[in-house]
Amino acid sequence: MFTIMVRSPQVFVAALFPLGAAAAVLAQAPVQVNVSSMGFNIPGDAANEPSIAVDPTNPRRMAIGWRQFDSISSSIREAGWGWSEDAGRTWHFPGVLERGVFRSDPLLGSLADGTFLYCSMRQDFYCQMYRSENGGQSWGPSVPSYGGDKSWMAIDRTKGPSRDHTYLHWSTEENPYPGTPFVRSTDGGLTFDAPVSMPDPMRWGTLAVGAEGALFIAGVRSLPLDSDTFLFTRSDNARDASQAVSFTQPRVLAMGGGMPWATGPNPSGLLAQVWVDVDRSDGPYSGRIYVLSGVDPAPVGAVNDPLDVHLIWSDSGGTTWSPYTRVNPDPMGANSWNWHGTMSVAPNGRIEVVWLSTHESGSMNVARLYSTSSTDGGSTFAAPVAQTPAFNSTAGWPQQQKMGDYFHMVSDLTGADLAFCTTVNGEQDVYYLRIGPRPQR
Ligand SMILES: [Ca+2]
Ligand SMILES: [Ca+2]
Ligand SMILES: [Ca+2]
Ligand SMILES: [Ca+2]
Repeated sequence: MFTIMVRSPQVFVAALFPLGAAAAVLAQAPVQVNVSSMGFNIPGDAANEPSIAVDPTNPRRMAIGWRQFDSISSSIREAGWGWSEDAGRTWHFPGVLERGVFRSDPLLGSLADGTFLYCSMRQDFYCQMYRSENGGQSWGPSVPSYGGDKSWMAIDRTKGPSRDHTYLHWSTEENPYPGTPFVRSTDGGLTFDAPVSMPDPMRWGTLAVGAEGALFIAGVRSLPLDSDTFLFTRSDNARDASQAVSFTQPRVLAMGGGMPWATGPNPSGLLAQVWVDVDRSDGPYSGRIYVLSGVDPAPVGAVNDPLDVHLIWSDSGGTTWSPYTRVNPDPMGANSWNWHGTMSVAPNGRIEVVWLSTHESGSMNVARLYSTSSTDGGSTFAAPVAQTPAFNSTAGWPQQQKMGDYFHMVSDLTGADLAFCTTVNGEQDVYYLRIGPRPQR
């Protein structure tokens, strides 16, 4: 009885959903993660930019890290984290990695055996890697992991010798390692090789590892910064621990527009990351590489839409790419911002995408979270499902005008685990959402 009482954030959100068909589709309501020890919302704090780790040996165990602002009157942020052992139904927020230390850009992931990694960046742009052997309930001492502002992380989960290789990639600017924006760990984040350079380096992107251990990176051009130019590169020897990592010359991707940033509903942040993922199944789209981003589409007649979510793919390992698919189906409009688009590809090849959309409100600052999926290799997407009520994304801003730079999602055979930020309770807080049925385990 008591445990039901303390889930007030979840009940609150569920009560806000409209009755009817849309509500019936909702398998679960979002569950707040940055909660008090009693499970209640903590008034007056802010939390954003979440990243999630899911234990592949027991997907009921998850951890989410985020930027924790104890007061919205401050820009001081710490490395918050929460954990769940009941498939995300309840979350525990024990605290921050290092009390009183400014930390940002959290990146979480899981090794094959369920050891969780948490990469955290300090104010001086050096990153540290923490490990947890107990599903994120506590974290061991950190090791230096190079890194820099706006890193991303991928972990090799193949069964081959590169299993648990951990890769980090970051921007070329304002960082301790500007000329060498990539590093590898071949022992699951315990130690790191020296960072290496990349041709035509990129930023604000992500990394993914294919079924055979090939490494893919997509982003926008970083040197000099050109957010209208999307790039893709791959490494075919990152999997070989005996070789220094090298990359192909990046290819320019035609995404149907450039990437706006620090504008619109997120004036101090990104409106999208460049997401790359790959079909690791042996199904009809095996090996297909996907890149998804928010782009500013060209005007259509008198309508100049500021931001849509576009997807392209490659069946040639990244050499040639498809025309883009517009993932969000809402009408183009001057205030139709489709932002924080986030993608993950399931082990069976299904693609999940979520984004925030302002198209119903007509207001740049009032959005809902939508989700959709594709089972035909990205050619078509299901009708989007609204996963939250409308919320004002400017509510509860800390002294930094953004709702973080990203969300993070991990797909499995039946759905996806999403860590995201919303203000449905009137504050900026981090939530977990299960999309689709939970895996049977
Ligand atoms: Ca709060
Ligand atoms: Ca950030
Ligand atoms: Ca436009
Ligand atoms: Ca749009």
